[in-house]
Amino acid sequence: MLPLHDSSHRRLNVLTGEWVLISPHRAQRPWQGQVERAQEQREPAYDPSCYLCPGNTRARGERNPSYSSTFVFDNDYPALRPERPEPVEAAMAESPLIVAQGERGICRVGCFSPRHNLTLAGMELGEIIAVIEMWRQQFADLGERDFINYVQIFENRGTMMGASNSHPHCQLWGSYSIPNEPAKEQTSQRDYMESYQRCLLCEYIRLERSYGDRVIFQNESFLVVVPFWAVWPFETLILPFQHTADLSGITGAQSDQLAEVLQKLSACYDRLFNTPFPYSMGFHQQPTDGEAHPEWHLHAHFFPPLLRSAGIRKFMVGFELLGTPQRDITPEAAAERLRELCG
Ligand code: H2U
Ligand code: ZN
Repeated sequence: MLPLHDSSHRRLNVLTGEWVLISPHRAQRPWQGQVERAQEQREPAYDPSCYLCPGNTRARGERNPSYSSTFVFDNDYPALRPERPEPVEAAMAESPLIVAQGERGICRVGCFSPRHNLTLAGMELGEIIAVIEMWRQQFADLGERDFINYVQIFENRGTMMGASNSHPHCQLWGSYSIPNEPAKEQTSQRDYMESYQRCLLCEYIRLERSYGDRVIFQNESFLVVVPFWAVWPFETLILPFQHTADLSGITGAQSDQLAEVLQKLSACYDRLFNTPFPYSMGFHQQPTDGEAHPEWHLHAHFFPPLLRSAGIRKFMVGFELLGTPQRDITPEAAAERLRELCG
């Protein structure tokens, strides 16, 4: 174990190349700031006013089928459209300081279940396996288009994280460009492989298993850790032991194990502050640009905002916005609390 528990220090996120400041003593400071209102009351299994429930009409008039498992539709308010974009480059030829590019893509919404009040923590394993199958199919279907070079799958859970609807769902965005975060991770993974002829995350998994103090739990195929460089208080990383670049590379047995990990981790999160735990989660996978990407190692990030209780969240403001992200509890202390809850 490294002697990093008492004094302020910086840690490097080797996946993005960015630093995080850790100030363990600050967790004691008093809080007179914003306290979030208690989470929503119990939801019904079917909500006639929900845009995502089976058989209901969505905001733009389309009617959902009476689906019984997962259900995917094109976002009615997509951030990206598949049509070739207007050329914007010519408009800016006058200065290298004004730079823009047209961008195209496809945005979809994926419902996890017909039941309005289910969450990953409350779903049966078989139901989560169906969600993983949906992710695999969507990754393949979007990724095979020649104008889609990257597929981002993510879930916003809870109003605190901007989810517009409590019906369990994710979003799937396929884009021409590789977005900022996976682009940084790609550079780091490629640089590491060029320097050491090994996969960065395979090596990181080996290290975390040997240290043990940031591991929350593991099963035969996956490791769950609070990463050494975590920014959000209870941020976690899910890593497959097998080197695979995207979800198409995992076997049926590994898919079962991933379902178990997702169910268990979300249940632990809900127990942490006795509240439906808000988060943004998503998978980082290799680009679908037709190139070989031996450097890429599939993983999932969970970014939950809560810090001290169901009502007190971490704000990424001030120094975080203008300087460097900063955290008050060490990743090791966060991992210890989550490990206790996960049994
Ligand atoms: P959240 O994952 O942040 O809750 O977003 C849900 C998405 O669902 C959002 O992008 C889409 C919104 O555009 N949506 C529809 O496409 N049709 C609807 O009828 C409601 C919401
Ligand atoms: Zn619903």
